Amino acid sequence: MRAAHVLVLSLAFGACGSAPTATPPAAPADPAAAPVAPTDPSASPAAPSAKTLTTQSGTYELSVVFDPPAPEMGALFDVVATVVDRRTKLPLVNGKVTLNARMPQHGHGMETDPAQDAGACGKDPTCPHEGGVYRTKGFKFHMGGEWTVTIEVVGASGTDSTSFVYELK
Ligand SMILES: [Cu+2]
Repeated sequence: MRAAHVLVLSLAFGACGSAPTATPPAAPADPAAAPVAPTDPSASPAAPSAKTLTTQSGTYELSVVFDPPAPEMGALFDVVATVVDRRTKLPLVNGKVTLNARMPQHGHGMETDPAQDAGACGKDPTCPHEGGVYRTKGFKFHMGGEWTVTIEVVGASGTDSTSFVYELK
């Protein structure tokens, strides 16, 4: 007990700044900042939803991120997919990207029905998407847990799809 008492005293002195010992600056006590993200320099920093994916048959490569990157439960958000055709190595400008999300363990989908943003080309489902960027509005995760996000891509090189799991805490 005596040793513990001395230790507490020395810590208290350290906190006053009078102790000559070099104490490292305390790390910010933010539990949300604690998990270490994979150090991929191409990934958006601090975006748990940022994914780089290749479709099942290897036809397209996608980077996907939510906007905002960490959506709140019950709040609407967008999903932005940037698609490259792996055959031509070019962004998929004239394609169609369809996204959805389900909770397979619960046997239900979303309460919303996200529709692809028609952009400048009205009702044409395969309108030009500069840079291969496809923004889908109207996503909403109404409960916490594991959501499986599915992505289907239709383009000149064919139809291919992929999915990933996002856990809403
Ligand atoms: Cu559920």
